Amino acid sequence: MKTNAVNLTKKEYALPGNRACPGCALSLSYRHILKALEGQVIVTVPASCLTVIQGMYPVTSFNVPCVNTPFATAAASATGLVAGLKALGKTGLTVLAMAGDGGTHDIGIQALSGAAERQTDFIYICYDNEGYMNTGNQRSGSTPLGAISGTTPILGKQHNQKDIAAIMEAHDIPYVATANAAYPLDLYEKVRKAKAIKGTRFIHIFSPCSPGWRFPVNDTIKIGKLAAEIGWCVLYEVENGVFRFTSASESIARRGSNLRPVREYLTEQGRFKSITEEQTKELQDWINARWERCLNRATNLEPPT
Ligand SMILES: Cc1ncc(C[n+]2csc(CCOP(=O)(O)OP(=O)(O)O)c2C)c(N)n1
Ligand code: SF4
Repeated sequence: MKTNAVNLTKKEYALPGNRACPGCALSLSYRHILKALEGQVIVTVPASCLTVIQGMYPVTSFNVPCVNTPFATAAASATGLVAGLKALGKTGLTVLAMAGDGGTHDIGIQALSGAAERQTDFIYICYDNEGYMNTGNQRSGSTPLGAISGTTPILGKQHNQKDIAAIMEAHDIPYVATANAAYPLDLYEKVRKAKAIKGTRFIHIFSPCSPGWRFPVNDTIKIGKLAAEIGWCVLYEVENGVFRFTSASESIARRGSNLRPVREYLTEQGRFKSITEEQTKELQDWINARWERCLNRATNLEPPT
């Protein structure tokens, strides 16, 4: 049976009173991730908003064991935890590395790539708020073309973002999925599925951030859903090389409807206030090309014969 708001476990691992900004998509996702793992997890987190949200020892707002690790080392730390559990003969615990896009696309990619190549047995989740938000929104490898950030303050970023899910898929790992904080049950299902698979599993979460992206705090879910409807965030999973659309993206693909134009998304966020017509077109072309690739790969759009 599919999980829904009624049968979702009531057990909480996120305690009341954490230090996230109002409307933070990351804290919403993390709550559902811990529910999916039923608290049977050791988490390792590099320097990021998540470190701040969790609090500092001995005070924490999540009741799971957690290692705070240096910025570049999420996957290296997870590798050590996996080895430690093996040496102790402990089974039944999932090792979860959870990092932002700075800690994944940029500084952490070397450790992550090495661990994935060795098929190390852990789940790696990147929550992507498209910038180094904890330190005041510097641009990262995931900041989009045209977005204003602390280090691209006037003209906005001049390059588009890396497709980290595609990079991880190229490592031939057994499970790669994308998720979106605005669809927490889709994320929950994907973490449940990842938990049951051995080897390196990677989930990328689109994670709207009100202070960094400059939209009202109560619009987090609206922005997340809009991102799915324009195809900025495509929801899918690739299990042993087999690609399936999920959730909102599956519905759009099945309807055969057009994606909404990217302009509708850009105008909702202050970070795109200086974007040019050429950049808007470049983003639209990028979205359209990726959507087309996904449509060509999807194995779950035909009715069963
Ligand atoms: C080697 C190193 N460089 C810089 C920092 C400072 N620092 C701490 S958190 C952070 C930003 C993290 O960005 P990201 O991984 O995207 O996570 P977010 O803050 O967006 O949650 C930076 C630059 C650090 N802790 N260590
Ligand atoms: S800066 Fe963004 S990601 Fe970080 S805690 Fe605030 S809303 Fe969440």
